[in-house]
Amino acid sequence: MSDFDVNAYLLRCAALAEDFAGNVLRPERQLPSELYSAMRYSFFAGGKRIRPALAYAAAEAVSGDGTSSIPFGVAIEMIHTYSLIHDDLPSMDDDELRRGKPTCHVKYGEAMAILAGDALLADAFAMLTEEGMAGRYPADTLIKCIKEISLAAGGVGMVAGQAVDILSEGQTLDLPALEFLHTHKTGALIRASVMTGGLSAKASASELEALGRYADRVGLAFQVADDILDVVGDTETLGKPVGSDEGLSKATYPSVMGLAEARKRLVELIDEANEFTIPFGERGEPLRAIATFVGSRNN
Ligand code: GRG
Repeated sequence: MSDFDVNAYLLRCAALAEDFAGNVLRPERQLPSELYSAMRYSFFAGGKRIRPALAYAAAEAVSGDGTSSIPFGVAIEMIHTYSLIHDDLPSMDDDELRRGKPTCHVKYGEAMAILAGDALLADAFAMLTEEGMAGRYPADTLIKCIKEISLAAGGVGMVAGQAVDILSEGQTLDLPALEFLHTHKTGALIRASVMTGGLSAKASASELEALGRYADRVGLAFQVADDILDVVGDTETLGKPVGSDEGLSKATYPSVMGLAEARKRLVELIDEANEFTIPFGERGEPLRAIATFVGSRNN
């Protein structure tokens, strides 16, 4: 059993990401202030920052130092925040609570919430193409990372997953359809986090291959865990209402394969993910610890 302190690691990565994001989302240079407060309200609402941590851990696995991943992890966290703001809207999941706080549209109104999400998405790419970035990373690394992130966020990635999710409400999905939904809606940004972390640290082709396989398992595991939590979690630790999937008649792992099988599948996915970190030796420990955390999280 490893004595790696994953909670301390996640807190450290979150602090690094939030410091960096604090500079990107500087209030004093941004108008109109209502839009800006809505963006900052949701971004700094206290998420786990798993995506920046995965990017950091992937860079660390490759080079021994995660610092190169930070702008990419933050860009992905901005996009993740936009997706949560839009997902909570009345026209989508219609949720009033997120990260234990009123959702963006409840606090700022629907129009400002839509705009805050739009701005977070576009500003993530603006940040990655700022002048300082060109001095810090080779052009081909930047382009590869931006490609990973834009594909993961868009119509062949997260948005495709969200569309399938909405279109399939009230329908029975089989396992392959459910897997498509999850690997796109949630898995795509998780994969982009790991891949851009690796790319930022100059990973070789074989290292990227191993990271991709790890990320695919963790991305799916993340959503399987989320589905399980929606059945067995409680609103207080989760920071959002439980049973919301069932309320919307959404297909989930427990509804398709039963709770016990879903739990078994989760353990398998984490074991497989961890196998793919073996080539990184000791440096892969944070990746392994985060995968294990994803498999056992309670919020
Ligand atoms: C609106 C285009 C668009 C996409 C929305 C990701 C997503 C797609 C919706 C989120 C719905 C949801 C609750 C999915 C379950 C898995 C998930 C992404 C949970 C939230 O991510 P965490 O646990 O959240 O990393 P924190 O708050 O820690 O950042």
